[in-house]
Amino acid sequence: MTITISAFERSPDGGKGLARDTRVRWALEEASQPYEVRLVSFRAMKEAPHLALHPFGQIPTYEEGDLVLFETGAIVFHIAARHAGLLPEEGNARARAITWMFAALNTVEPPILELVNARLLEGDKPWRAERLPLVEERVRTRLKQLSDRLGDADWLDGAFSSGDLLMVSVLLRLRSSGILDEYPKLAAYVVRGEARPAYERAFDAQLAVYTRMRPPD
Ligand SMILES: N[C@@H](CCC(=O)N[C@@H](CS)C(=O)NCC(=O)O)C(=O)O
Repeated sequence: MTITISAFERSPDGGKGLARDTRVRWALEEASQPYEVRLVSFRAMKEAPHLALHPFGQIPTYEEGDLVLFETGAIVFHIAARHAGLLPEEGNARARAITWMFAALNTVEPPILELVNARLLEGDKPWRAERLPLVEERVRTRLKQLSDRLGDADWLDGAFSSGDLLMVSVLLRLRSSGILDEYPKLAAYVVRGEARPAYERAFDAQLAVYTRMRPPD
């Protein structure tokens, strides 16, 4: 059955892989599943046909036959549960890998998003200078805890899993802030994730969209 995901027609990050379709592309590449992409404009995302797929008018969505999914956690879990390579077979190890998926999205991503939003969207607010250090501190707290847990291991719990896929994806959002480099073990962890051939294919595919869409200089 054909898998179709949606992605930005014109990604605000200029194709640096930060839009969340990259996570889904990465999972599909790890699972060796071919897929098609439906590109949507910002306007189309808020119109009825896309809202029927995604109630919040966002990307990515995932269509496979009659099945329509939204939320990257649910999509990556769906892919990981059905194909080899992203979740361990053994029950307890599988449950722990799923725990890391939730940890990435529920515990690590929120303060990172808060920081990204504080930097990008609140630059002109009078309280920015006071608020930013507080937000950065919340991010550092999580990174320190995560770095301590990762230690010198390559991945969070044994072999690479969908937990690592989501955690690396979430941490990548921090790279431009410089904060990730304060935690060399995490910075190296992210580089390991990016070096996976499946990630490289996913990254190149979403970058190609941006390159194709960009008007000539
Ligand atoms: N929790 C959702 C977040 C989805 C999300 O924020 N998507 C962004 C792109 S990375 C988007 O569509 N932004 C445009 C908008 O919200 O209008 C998920 O993980 O799928």
